Amino acid sequence: MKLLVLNGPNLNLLGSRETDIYGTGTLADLEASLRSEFADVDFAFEQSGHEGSLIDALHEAASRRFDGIVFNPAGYSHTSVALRDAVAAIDVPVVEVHISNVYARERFRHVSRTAAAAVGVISGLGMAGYALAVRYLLVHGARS
Ligand code: CA2
Repeated sequence: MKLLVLNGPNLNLLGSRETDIYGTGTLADLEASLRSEFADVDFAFEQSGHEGSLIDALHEAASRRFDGIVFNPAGYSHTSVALRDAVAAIDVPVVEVHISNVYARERFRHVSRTAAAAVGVISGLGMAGYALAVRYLLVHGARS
């Protein structure tokens, strides 16, 4: 089972500020924790602040026949038609994850343009949301 964990803009700052919203864990902590919890999964971890790079990562995961993608598009969730099109264009199941509960925050975060193209969304469960998304994909991923 090959899974991509893809994080969007500013998530490289996790653990360093806004810890009241996003907690104290870093992206490196997330990677270590997923690798340890799911030792049999062949993970790739990527983060980018660039919309086009995220689109390229989605396309590449499809061409490299990944079984699933855990995707936090971060701020682009609320704006990006291009990322939504990319999620819809690939035949790899994508689970959208938000660390914070976007529905308990500003109104502009209540709409995700990418969510409808994903198989489902997890929001507000902190870093645990990523592990839950992996659990889903282990059962429902493309070649599971
Ligand atoms: O809750 C989430 O995971 C979000 O996707 C995070 C995005 C936000 O725009 C979405 O509405 C919800 C923001 C990521 C910014 O991450 C930071 C982490 C630490 C310090 C500063 C920003």
